[in-house]
Amino acid sequence: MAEKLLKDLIDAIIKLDIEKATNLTKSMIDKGITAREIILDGIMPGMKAVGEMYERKDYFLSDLLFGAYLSEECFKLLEPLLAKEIKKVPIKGKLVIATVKGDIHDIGKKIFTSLMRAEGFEIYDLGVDISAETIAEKVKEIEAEVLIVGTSALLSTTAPYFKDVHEALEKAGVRDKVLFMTGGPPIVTADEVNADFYTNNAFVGVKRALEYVNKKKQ
Ligand code: B12
Repeated sequence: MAEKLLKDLIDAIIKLDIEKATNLTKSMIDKGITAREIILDGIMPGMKAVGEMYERKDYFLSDLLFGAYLSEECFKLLEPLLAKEIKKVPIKGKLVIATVKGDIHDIGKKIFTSLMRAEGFEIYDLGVDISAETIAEKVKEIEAEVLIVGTSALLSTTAPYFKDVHEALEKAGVRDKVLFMTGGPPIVTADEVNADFYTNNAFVGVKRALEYVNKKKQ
Protein backbone atom coordinates (compact mmCIF):
# COMPACT_ATOMS: atom_id res chain seq x y z
CA MET A 1 0.00 0.00 0.00
CA ALA A 2 2.75 2.43 0.99
CA GLU A 3 4.62 1.66 -2.22
CA LYS A 4 1.59 2.48 -4.40
CA LEU A 5 0.87 5.73 -2.54
CA LEU A 6 4.52 6.80 -2.76
CA LYS A 7 4.53 6.06 -6.49
CA ASP A 8 1.32 8.11 -6.88
CA LEU A 9 2.97 10.97 -4.96
CA ILE A 10 5.99 10.90 -7.29
CA ASP A 11 3.62 10.97 -10.29
CA ALA A 12 1.62 13.87 -8.83
CA ILE A 13 4.83 15.87 -8.23
CA ILE A 14 6.03 15.16 -11.77
CA LYS A 15 2.66 16.35 -13.12
CA LEU A 16 2.85 19.38 -10.77
CA ASP A 17 -0.59 18.43 -9.45
CA ILE A 18 -0.48 20.22 -6.09
CA GLU A 19 -3.94 19.16 -4.96
CA LYS A 20 -3.26 15.48 -5.57
CA ALA A 21 0.24 15.68 -4.03
CA THR A 22 -0.96 17.34 -0.82
CA ASN A 23 -3.98 15.01 -0.54
CA LEU A 24 -1.72 11.97 -0.99
CA THR A 25 0.67 13.33 1.65
CA LYS A 26 -2.23 13.78 4.08
CA SER A 27 -3.58 10.31 3.35
CA MET A 28 -0.13 8.72 3.88
CA ILE A 29 0.21 10.54 7.21
CA ASP A 30 -3.24 9.16 8.22
CA LYS A 31 -2.15 5.66 7.23
CA GLY A 32 0.93 5.86 9.46
CA ILE A 33 3.58 6.06 6.72
CA THR A 34 6.59 7.80 8.25
CA ALA A 35 7.76 11.31 7.30
CA ARG A 36 11.13 9.75 6.54
CA GLU A 37 9.60 7.47 3.86
CA ILE A 38 7.48 10.26 2.41
CA ILE A 39 10.53 12.55 2.07
CA LEU A 40 13.10 10.02 0.88
CA ASP A 41 10.89 7.79 -1.29
CA GLY A 42 8.28 10.33 -2.45
CA ILE A 43 9.25 14.01 -2.42
CA MET A 44 12.94 13.61 -3.28
CA PRO A 45 12.56 11.28 -6.31
CA GLY A 46 9.61 13.41 -7.48
CA MET A 47 11.68 16.60 -7.35
CA LYS A 48 14.63 14.85 -8.99
CA ALA A 49 12.37 13.91 -11.90
CA VAL A 50 11.05 17.49 -12.17
CA GLY A 51 14.69 18.66 -12.35
CA GLU A 52 15.39 16.15 -15.11
CA MET A 53 12.37 17.36 -17.09
CA TYR A 54 13.69 20.91 -16.75
CA GLU A 55 17.09 19.71 -17.95
CA ARG A 56 15.45 18.06 -21.00
CA LYS A 57 13.60 21.35 -21.61
CA ASP A 58 10.21 19.64 -21.11
CA TYR A 59 9.64 22.09 -18.25
CA PHE A 60 10.36 25.83 -17.95
CA LEU A 61 11.95 27.58 -14.97
CA SER A 62 8.44 28.58 -13.82
CA ASP A 63 7.58 24.84 -13.61
CA LEU A 64 10.70 24.24 -11.51
CA LEU A 65 9.58 27.05 -9.21
CA PHE A 66 6.07 25.64 -8.92
CA GLY A 67 7.59 22.21 -8.17
CA ALA A 68 9.54 23.80 -5.32
CA TYR A 69 6.36 25.45 -3.98
CA LEU A 70 4.47 22.17 -4.25
CA SER A 71 7.11 20.18 -2.36
CA GLU A 72 7.25 22.85 0.37
CA GLU A 73 3.47 22.55 0.79
CA CYS A 74 3.85 18.76 1.23
CA PHE A 75 6.74 19.29 3.63
CA LYS A 76 4.69 21.73 5.76
CA LEU A 77 2.18 18.92 6.32
CA LEU A 78 5.02 16.67 7.48
CA GLU A 79 6.64 19.05 9.97
CA PRO A 80 4.33 18.22 12.94
CA LEU A 81 4.82 14.53 12.19
CA LEU A 82 8.60 14.91 12.20
CA ALA A 83 8.47 16.63 15.56
CA LYS A 84 6.43 13.71 16.91
CA GLU A 85 8.61 11.02 15.31
CA ILE A 86 11.65 12.41 17.04
CA LYS A 87 11.07 12.74 20.77
CA LYS A 88 11.47 16.14 22.42
CA VAL A 89 14.83 16.42 24.14
CA PRO A 90 16.95 19.02 25.97
CA ILE A 91 19.31 21.25 23.93
CA LYS A 92 22.20 19.12 22.69
CA GLY A 93 24.20 21.75 20.80
CA LYS A 94 24.03 24.49 18.22
CA LEU A 95 23.80 24.41 14.45
CA VAL A 96 24.84 27.24 12.15
CA ILE A 97 23.45 26.51 8.70
CA ALA A 98 23.40 28.21 5.31
CA THR A 99 23.10 27.64 1.61
CA VAL A 100 26.39 28.82 0.13
CA LYS A 101 27.13 31.88 -1.96
CA GLY A 102 25.57 31.86 -5.44
CA ASP A 103 23.01 29.20 -4.52
CA ILE A 104 19.38 29.73 -3.49
CA HIS A 105 18.20 26.10 -3.17
CA ASP A 106 16.94 25.60 0.36
CA ILE A 107 14.28 22.88 0.47
CA GLY A 108 16.77 20.20 1.56
CA LYS A 109 18.41 22.58 4.02
CA LYS A 110 15.00 23.24 5.61
CA ILE A 111 14.35 19.51 5.97
CA PHE A 112 17.71 18.94 7.66
CA THR A 113 17.14 21.99 9.90
CA SER A 114 13.68 20.80 11.01
CA LEU A 115 15.08 17.39 11.90
CA MET A 116 17.94 18.93 13.86
CA ARG A 117 15.58 21.29 15.72
CA ALA A 118 13.33 18.38 16.67
CA GLU A 119 16.40 16.51 17.88
CA GLY A 120 17.32 19.31 20.30
CA PHE A 121 19.69 21.61 18.42
CA GLU A 122 19.46 25.39 18.64
CA ILE A 123 19.36 26.65 15.06
CA TYR A 124 21.05 29.68 13.49
CA ASP A 125 19.79 29.58 9.88
CA LEU A 126 21.64 32.29 7.97
CA GLY A 127 19.54 31.78 4.80
CA VAL A 128 20.60 31.35 1.19
CA ASP A 129 23.42 32.81 -0.95
CA ILE A 130 25.64 33.29 2.10
CA SER A 131 29.35 34.06 1.94
CA ALA A 132 31.99 31.97 3.68
CA GLU A 133 33.03 35.01 5.74
CA THR A 134 29.48 35.56 7.05
CA ILE A 135 29.28 31.91 8.09
CA ALA A 136 32.68 32.04 9.81
CA GLU A 137 31.81 35.29 11.62
CA LYS A 138 28.60 33.80 12.99
CA VAL A 139 30.40 30.65 14.13
CA LYS A 140 33.02 32.76 15.90
CA GLU A 141 30.32 34.81 17.64
CA ILE A 142 28.45 31.78 18.97
CA GLU A 143 29.83 29.95 21.92
CA ALA A 144 28.93 26.31 22.38
CA GLU A 145 30.56 23.10 23.51
CA VAL A 146 28.88 21.32 20.62
CA LEU A 147 28.83 23.46 17.49
CA ILE A 148 27.97 22.15 14.06
CA VAL A 149 28.33 24.06 10.80
CA GLY A 150 26.08 22.85 8.00
CA THR A 151 26.29 24.09 4.44
CA SER A 152 24.10 23.17 1.51
CA ALA A 153 24.65 23.51 -2.26
CA LEU A 154 22.87 21.98 -5.27
CA LEU A 155 24.75 23.41 -8.21
CA SER A 156 27.98 22.08 -9.68
CA THR A 157 29.17 25.69 -9.74
CA THR A 158 28.50 26.32 -6.04
CA ALA A 159 29.37 23.00 -4.30
CA PRO A 160 33.16 23.64 -4.64
CA TYR A 161 32.52 26.76 -2.49
CA PHE A 162 32.34 24.46 0.56
CA LYS A 163 36.13 24.66 0.44
CA ASP A 164 35.99 28.44 0.86
CA VAL A 165 33.85 27.90 3.96
CA HIS A 166 36.50 25.53 5.34
CA GLU A 167 39.17 28.19 4.67
CA ALA A 168 37.14 31.00 6.25
CA LEU A 169 36.55 28.86 9.35
CA GLU A 170 40.27 28.19 9.53
CA LYS A 171 41.10 31.87 9.11
CA ALA A 172 38.69 32.72 11.94
CA GLY A 173 40.45 30.15 14.13
CA VAL A 174 37.33 28.01 14.66
CA ARG A 175 37.71 25.17 12.18
CA ASP A 176 38.92 22.61 14.74
CA LYS A 177 36.19 23.56 17.22
CA VAL A 178 33.31 22.51 14.97
CA LEU A 179 31.90 19.62 12.97
CA PHE A 180 31.73 20.85 9.38
CA MET A 181 28.97 19.08 7.46
CA THR A 182 27.99 19.52 3.84
CA GLY A 183 24.84 18.39 2.03
CA GLY A 184 23.18 18.29 -1.38
CA PRO A 185 23.65 16.00 -4.39
CA PRO A 186 27.01 14.21 -4.65
CA ILE A 187 28.84 16.79 -6.77
CA VAL A 188 31.95 16.95 -4.55
CA THR A 189 33.30 14.66 -1.84
CA ALA A 190 33.91 15.79 1.74
CA ASP A 191 37.66 15.24 1.22
CA GLU A 192 37.79 17.47 -1.86
CA VAL A 193 36.37 20.42 0.07
CA ASN A 194 37.99 19.67 3.46
CA ALA A 195 34.66 19.05 5.16
CA ASP A 196 34.24 16.50 7.93
CA PHE A 197 31.22 14.91 6.36
CA TYR A 198 29.02 14.94 3.30
CA THR A 199 25.56 13.45 2.77
CA ASN A 200 22.63 13.63 0.39
CA ASN A 201 20.31 12.29 3.10
CA ALA A 202 19.20 14.60 5.93
CA PHE A 203 18.48 11.66 8.25
CA VAL A 204 22.05 10.40 7.85
CA GLY A 205 23.23 13.95 8.63
CA VAL A 206 21.28 13.95 11.90
CA LYS A 207 22.75 10.55 12.84
CA ARG A 208 26.27 11.90 12.28
CA ALA A 209 25.46 15.01 14.36
CA LEU A 210 24.28 12.84 17.25
CA GLU A 211 27.44 10.71 17.05
CA TYR A 212 29.43 13.93 17.33
CA VAL A 213 27.43 14.97 20.42
CA ASN A 214 28.15 11.62 22.08
CA LYS A 215 31.86 11.82 21.24
CA LYS A 216 32.03 15.31 22.75
CA LYS A 217 30.39 14.07 25.96
CA GLN A 218 33.03 11.36 26.50
C1 B12 B 1 13.49 23.07 -6.71
C2 B12 B 1 14.66 23.41 -7.61
C3 B12 B 1 14.91 24.76 -7.86
C4 B12 B 1 14.13 25.89 -7.18
C5 B12 B 1 14.73 26.09 -5.76
C6 B12 B 1 13.70 26.59 -4.76
C7 B12 B 1 14.18 26.44 -3.35
N1 B12 B 1 13.60 27.26 -2.51
O1 B12 B 1 15.01 25.62 -3.00
C8 B12 B 1 14.44 27.07 -8.16
C9 B12 B 1 13.35 27.12 -9.21
C10 B12 B 1 14.54 28.47 -7.51
C11 B12 B 1 15.72 26.61 -8.81
C12 B12 B 1 16.60 27.47 -9.45
C13 B12 B 1 17.70 27.02 -10.17
N2 B12 B 1 18.04 25.75 -10.42
CO1 B12 B 1 17.31 24.29 -9.50
N3 B12 B 1 16.47 22.63 -8.96
C14 B12 B 1 15.46 22.38 -8.19
C15 B12 B 1 15.21 20.85 -8.14
C16 B12 B 1 14.07 20.53 -9.11
C17 B12 B 1 14.88 20.25 -6.79
C18 B12 B 1 15.86 20.53 -5.67
C19 B12 B 1 15.25 20.05 -4.39
O2 B12 B 1 14.68 20.82 -3.64
N4 B12 B 1 15.29 18.71 -4.14
C20 B12 B 1 14.63 18.09 -2.97
C21 B12 B 1 15.53 18.22 -1.72
C22 B12 B 1 14.80 17.61 -0.52
O3 B12 B 1 16.71 17.50 -1.97
P1 B12 B 1 18.18 18.05 -1.58
O4 B12 B 1 18.25 19.50 -1.76
O5 B12 B 1 19.19 17.19 -2.22
O6 B12 B 1 18.22 17.84 0.01
C23 B12 B 1 18.37 16.57 0.64
C24 B12 B 1 19.82 16.19 0.91
O7 B12 B 1 20.70 16.62 -0.09
C25 B12 B 1 20.10 16.73 2.28
N5 B12 B 1 20.69 18.06 2.43
C26 B12 B 1 20.54 19.18 1.70
N6 B12 B 1 21.26 20.18 2.22
C27 B12 B 1 21.87 19.71 3.31
C28 B12 B 1 22.76 20.31 4.22
C29 B12 B 1 23.31 19.55 5.24
C30 B12 B 1 24.26 20.17 6.19
C31 B12 B 1 22.95 18.17 5.37
C32 B12 B 1 23.56 17.35 6.45
C33 B12 B 1 22.05 17.57 4.49
C34 B12 B 1 21.53 18.35 3.48
O8 B12 B 1 18.86 16.76 2.93
C35 B12 B 1 17.76 16.72 2.03
C36 B12 B 1 16.82 15.58 2.45
O9 B12 B 1 17.49 14.34 2.51
C37 B12 B 1 16.59 20.31 -8.65
C38 B12 B 1 16.57 18.91 -9.26
C39 B12 B 1 17.29 17.88 -8.42
N7 B12 B 1 17.77 16.82 -9.05
O10 B12 B 1 17.50 18.02 -7.24
C40 B12 B 1 17.02 21.44 -9.58
C41 B12 B 1 18.51 21.67 -9.87
C42 B12 B 1 19.34 21.51 -8.60
N8 B12 B 1 18.54 23.07 -10.31
C43 B12 B 1 19.35 23.28 -11.30
C44 B12 B 1 19.55 24.53 -11.95
C45 B12 B 1 20.46 24.52 -13.17
C46 B12 B 1 18.95 25.70 -11.47
C47 B12 B 1 19.13 27.13 -12.02
C48 B12 B 1 20.57 27.50 -12.44
C49 B12 B 1 18.14 27.30 -13.19
C50 B12 B 1 18.22 28.63 -13.92
N9 B12 B 1 18.52 28.55 -15.20
O11 B12 B 1 18.04 29.67 -13.35
C51 B12 B 1 18.63 27.99 -10.84
C52 B12 B 1 19.80 28.36 -9.89
C53 B12 B 1 19.43 29.37 -8.87
C54 B12 B 1 20.55 29.54 -7.87
N10 B12 B 1 21.40 30.54 -8.05
O12 B12 B 1 20.64 28.77 -6.93
C55 B12 B 1 20.08 22.00 -11.71
C56 B12 B 1 21.53 21.97 -11.21
C57 B12 B 1 22.49 21.34 -12.21
C58 B12 B 1 23.88 21.33 -11.67
N11 B12 B 1 24.42 20.14 -11.50
O13 B12 B 1 24.48 22.34 -11.42
C59 B12 B 1 19.13 20.90 -11.12
C60 B12 B 1 19.85 19.57 -10.73
C61 B12 B 1 18.03 20.64 -12.19
C62 B12 B 1 18.57 19.99 -13.44
N12 B12 B 1 18.56 18.65 -13.51
O14 B12 B 1 18.98 20.69 -14.35
N13 B12 B 1 15.86 25.25 -8.70
